[in-house]
Amino acid sequence: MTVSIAREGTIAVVTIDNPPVNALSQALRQGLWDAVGALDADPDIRAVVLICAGRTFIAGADVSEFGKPPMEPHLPDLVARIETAAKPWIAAIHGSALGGGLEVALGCRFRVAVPSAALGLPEVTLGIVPGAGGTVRTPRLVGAVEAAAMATSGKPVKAARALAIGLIDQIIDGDLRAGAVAFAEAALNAPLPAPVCARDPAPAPEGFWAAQEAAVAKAAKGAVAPLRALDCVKRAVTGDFTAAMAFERETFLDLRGSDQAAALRHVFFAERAAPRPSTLKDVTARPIATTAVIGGGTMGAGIAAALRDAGLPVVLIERDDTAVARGLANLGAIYDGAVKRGRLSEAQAADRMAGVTGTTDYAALADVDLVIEAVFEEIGVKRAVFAELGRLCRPDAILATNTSYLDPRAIAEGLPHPDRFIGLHFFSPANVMKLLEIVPTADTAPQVLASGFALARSLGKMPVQAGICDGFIGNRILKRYRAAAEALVREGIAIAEVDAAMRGFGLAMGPFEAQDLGGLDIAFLQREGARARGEDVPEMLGDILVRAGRKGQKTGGGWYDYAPGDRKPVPSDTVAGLLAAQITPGAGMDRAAIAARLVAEMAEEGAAILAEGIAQKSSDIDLVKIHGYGFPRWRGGPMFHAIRRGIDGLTQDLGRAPAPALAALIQR
Ligand code: 3H9
Repeated sequence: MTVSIAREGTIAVVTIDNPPVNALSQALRQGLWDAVGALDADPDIRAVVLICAGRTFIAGADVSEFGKPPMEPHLPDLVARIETAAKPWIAAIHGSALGGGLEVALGCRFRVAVPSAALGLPEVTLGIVPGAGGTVRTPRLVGAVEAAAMATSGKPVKAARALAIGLIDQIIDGDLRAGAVAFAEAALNAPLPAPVCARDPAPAPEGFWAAQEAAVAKAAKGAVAPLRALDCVKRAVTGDFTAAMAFERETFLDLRGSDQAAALRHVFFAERAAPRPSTLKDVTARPIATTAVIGGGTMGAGIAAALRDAGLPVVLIERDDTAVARGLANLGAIYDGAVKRGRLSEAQAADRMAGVTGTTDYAALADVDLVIEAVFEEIGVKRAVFAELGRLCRPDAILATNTSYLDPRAIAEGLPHPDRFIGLHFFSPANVMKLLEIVPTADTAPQVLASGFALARSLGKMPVQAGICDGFIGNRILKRYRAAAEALVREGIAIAEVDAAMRGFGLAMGPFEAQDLGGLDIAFLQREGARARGEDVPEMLGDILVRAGRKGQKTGGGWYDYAPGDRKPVPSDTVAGLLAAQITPGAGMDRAAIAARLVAEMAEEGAAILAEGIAQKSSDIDLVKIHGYGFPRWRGGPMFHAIRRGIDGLTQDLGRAPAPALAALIQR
């Protein structure tokens, strides 16, 4: 870490160099503290430009220091020292000015930025609020409405918008350092504006706070930090500066040690580690410039859209012309939806579609770098596809299957050059859902595995490596979760109580209403298939419903009844009748205990998955559940949650001792 000072005439240029993202470590804070003192004492210097080396401006406080006791100089004091320095400081921003980074910039008298810069207060995504004046100074520059949006959503604003709302003073095209020095020289020729702390925030419009409180609480879905951040902005706008600073700091310190903050920090580091596994550090991925998708159904079209969104050309193969037309129509519908929602312009959507070639001719695949198969989940159909791919694709082309439940080794049987084969398991809708399970076989070459991760990065997906077992990581845990939920129903707990308990825990939907939405028949058919193969698959309650024609919303009823055209689940007397013989009422459970039981069961399955080597890290399992199955981020994932509960807590949650694999994970 270095903080160096250069001089350009009467302007000092302070350069921070603290790779990778110039996070505000103790050493960096000290370096800046000393720089203020040195430059205040230098009679030849009239203004100071603060700039960063590397890929970004200061990206925030050092998150890895959050678990440790705070060390001087504290960030609020440093920001105040810059703000009250004898010479005006000018923040020169490229990359991201986030959290503490933006707070340092707000302490400066001026802010200038390159057009690609982004500025934001992402603290709520870490379960905290800004702790060095972010909620107090931001409204003094941009007003209550914009400041509340930034602090409660955590979303950064780009330079053009930052200029429009008054967060920065100028956009610098061309060389940032030279532009900032020129800006500083010009600024010295005019009267200086007051430091931000001395400015008055514009009052909020009538009714703003009440409306915001309702909207933020709804969007937060159980996370506490956004409402606390709103409270801080409100104090900053309605009270005086010093009191607002004290309130913000107190809120920051209170949340910093909270369970939610610990969970969100865990997710933060898990997400940053996942796309680049250390085991693949020295492995070069194969370049992927051209792609193909086999199958234009919901999944295939979604995958094609994900590839197009990353700028990759796609050949879409179907078995006949009608199916090609249907596949292209599916893709077209995805882009029409994006245009309707304002996500894409008509021209962008047309451009995405123009990059797709629909055909029945496998010869079009002769030179593609990557093929993803997304045809019907039937081993014979998939094998036939790979027989063609093996014949027609380049021997170094990566051949991937998107299977969810079949054994990839069986799909690849007989494939020439099996080192190029891999499972890439997308989640529906594939252009939206972040999770990508990457499933190598024993034959998969390390470069092909590395290419899977590289592809995930270019698609903006969250990749997690999974070993081969029934359902890989995510669907295997889902199966256990559903079985555990059914076990509660067998004990006499109402279906609607189980769903309400999981919503109360933070999931968007409970296990039964989710099945009604997705359809009960797919899992049923899998179980029937396994039974036909002679496997011992116990009868599920869901089987009874499907046999009675209740496949979910699409048949007007599943676990619940649905009025025509209405998605609201209504507890069903028919279901109660169908299942009555299966139910032996037990002692009953409250909602918190129901959720605790189901999450502990998920974690127990996760621990087995880890012990078997199906998952590489317990945090990978957390990412799977968060990004593929709607597990609340602020709970950190089922494994993080279980580890925090400890053996005693889990024994209580499960009503028995946790299985050895989970106990071992906790004691590790
Ligand atoms: C805060 O500021 C609180 C204050 O208000 C209160 C103070 C009192 N700390 O994402 P990348 C590491 S809260 C430590 O792959 P990119 C990251 O782990 C903070 N480490 O890069 C990774 O390490 P490794 C508010 C951090 O170019 C490496 O940097 N700030 C931090 O795709 C590269 O990360 C945030 O929440 C950090 N703050 O994206 C900003 N940030 O190489 C969070 C990153 O060992 N950061 N690392 O795997 C980001 O959003 C992105 O990192 C950024 C760069 C956009 C900056």
